Amino acid sequence: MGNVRPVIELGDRRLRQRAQAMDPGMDLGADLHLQRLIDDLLTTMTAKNGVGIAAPQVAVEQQLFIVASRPNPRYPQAPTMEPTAMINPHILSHGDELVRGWEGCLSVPGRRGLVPRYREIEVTYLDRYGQVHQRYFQDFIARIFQHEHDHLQGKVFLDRVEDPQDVLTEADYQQRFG
Ligand code: K3U
Ligand code: ZN
Repeated sequence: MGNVRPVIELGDRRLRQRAQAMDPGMDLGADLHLQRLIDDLLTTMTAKNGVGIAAPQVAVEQQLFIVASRPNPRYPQAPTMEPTAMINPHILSHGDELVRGWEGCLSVPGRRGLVPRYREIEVTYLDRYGQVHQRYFQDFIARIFQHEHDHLQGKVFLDRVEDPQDVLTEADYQQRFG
């Protein structure tokens, strides 16, 4: 459907820029440039076995990301969620509870980190056709949303790791948990 785009990595300054909001007054469904970008993000995420990807990771500074979810070895209880494009996403509110969990990132290859995230969030976003959604997410999906939302602020998961010892190589991570 779409094309695989190159994913920029840690050290590239474009990963550290704040993304621009999209104009909600535009007919997003008719914006072929946007529709092509979303298709390319979906294809890139799938090709790289990710459960999310944000536009800044392909060097596009727009407030857009994809969230998907499936059960996996670290989060066996994770629900299945079809890949969903989210435009101008915001966290409206969150619960008090922070949960530490292991994350990876297509822009930080070969590293895993233990990151605290809110367990429950209430969010709003526009879908690829400009429809407004308000949804509640918890656990793994809430984690992915917060990870992707950080990319729109120029942050990566390493910025949120509390103890440097909680950053592992992929090999160490597999030895401990694989
Ligand atoms: O860590 C990864 C993973 C893949 C499948 C199941 C569980 C974990 C691959 S990295 C990944 O999918 C990032 C994608 C990124 F970097 F482009 F945003 C999303 C993510 C993974 C794990 C926790 C939070 C977010
Ligand atoms: Zn990431």
